[in-house]
Amino acid sequence: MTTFRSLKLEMRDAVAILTLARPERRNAIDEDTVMEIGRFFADPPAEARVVVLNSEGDHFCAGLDLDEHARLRRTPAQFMRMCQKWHWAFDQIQYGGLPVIAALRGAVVGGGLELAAACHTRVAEPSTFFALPEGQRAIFTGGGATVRVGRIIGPGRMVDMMLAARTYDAARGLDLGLCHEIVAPGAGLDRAIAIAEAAAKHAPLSNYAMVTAIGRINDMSTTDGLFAESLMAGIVQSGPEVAAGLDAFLSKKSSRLEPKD
Ligand code: 1HE
Repeated sequence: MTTFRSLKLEMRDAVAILTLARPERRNAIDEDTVMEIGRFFADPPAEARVVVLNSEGDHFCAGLDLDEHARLRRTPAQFMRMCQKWHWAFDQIQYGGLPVIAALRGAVVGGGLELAAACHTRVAEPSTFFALPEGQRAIFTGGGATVRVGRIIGPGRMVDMMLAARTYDAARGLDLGLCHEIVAPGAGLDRAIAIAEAAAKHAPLSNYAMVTAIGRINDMSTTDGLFAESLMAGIVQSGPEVAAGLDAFLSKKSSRLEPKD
């Protein structure tokens, strides 16, 4: 079993619950933490089908560890290389192949928002707030926000969010797509686990396609995207669970679809 310095891992059957565990630093991300995150998602436990990303304390993540950043006095090249480690680590989350459900509360700011934006479903408690305070710290985003947050809220709104130093509450975040659901105070982890347990029942190849293909296809031209979709669909429908999934519907054993968020 891997041991971590800044993370904790608990397995609940097919759901891996990975917890950011530096609450005394508001789960700020230093170099060790970002590498631990990347290594976990690059090589998750074999039995994991879905990951829940949780945090200790009142805040999901306060972003870049500003104390380490001030101490290290990185050169431009050193900071560029470090940002690329963040990009690698968060790419493992977004495109590693397992669905990742984030349980958000309190601060989801700076690099914390970059981390959340790499997750696939974001459940927020009412205490959640979103900000990109880089301008106020005389730095810039470096963990992927220009791509991932810009895609979610649009580049124009991201510029405004930073320039006007806006802090969005959970309700505004829901409108903008920064989170997907708001739950009662204290209910975030349980709800994230419930979503994860339901998603763990999907065919693994279907989940793989959802989390690895949709984002990438949106980076492609229309003609390339449609071609890539057909390839992905062809592979998924040859998976071993397909016959059972279709039979459950055709023999009227699957649950009925009805409106629910
Ligand atoms: C930290 C950090 C941090 C807290 N790095 N140590 N991120 C920010 O600009 C957000 C900075 N943090 C905050 O605005 C606040 O801490 C919070 C709103 C998140 C939480 O407030 P609060 O009142 O609960 O905690 P606190 O008293 O401010 O902080 C508790 C301790 O955590 C304190 O240390 P202590 O020794 O005085 O106990 C803080 O210094 C420490 N702490 N946040 C280091 N971020 C790849 S580029 C990404 C660029 C960015 O992410 S920029 C955004 C950085």
